[in-house]
Amino acid sequence: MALVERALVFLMMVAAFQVSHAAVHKVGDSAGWTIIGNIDYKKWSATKNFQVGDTIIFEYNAKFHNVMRVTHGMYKSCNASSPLSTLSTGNDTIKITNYGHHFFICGIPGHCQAGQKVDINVVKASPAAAAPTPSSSAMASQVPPATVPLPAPSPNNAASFIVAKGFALPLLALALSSYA
Ligand SMILES: [Cu+2]
Repeated sequence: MALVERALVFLMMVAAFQVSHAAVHKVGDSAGWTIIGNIDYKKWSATKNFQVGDTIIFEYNAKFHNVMRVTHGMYKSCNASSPLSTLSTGNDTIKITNYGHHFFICGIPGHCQAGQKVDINVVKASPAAAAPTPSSSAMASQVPPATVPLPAPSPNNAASFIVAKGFALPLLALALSSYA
């Protein structure tokens, strides 16, 4: 096998590993983002292992719902008056770029009160799981450092993925062009 082919295979393996690392979580699973059926979004999020680099999908009928990213206080009181950001396509994807709590509510009057609210708690990936963490109230009181759609620089897998991609693609082009 030529060196360039070996390099190509290696880079593809690296890319495949990185891609398979990030999970996609659909809020509410098959039920989606709704007030029908009294979905317990707290229970839903408790069963997930959210990581930086994962994608969250809110799927809903855009005529009846929306997605507002809010602070912990606004989440608790269902205050939709000044969201950090609002999504309303009915198929909203959010890439997790930082650790901590990410609070979302539906901004349609009455819906948050009816339970259409979710707390996505993104924990640091650690094989030794039992590391002590700051108290949840201290973490929750922090205003999230970045608006969701913007990638934030942080020491994590997402950052290394971007670096790997930026490194791999030019190399790949180089390798391919050498065959022409
Ligand atoms: Cu709603």
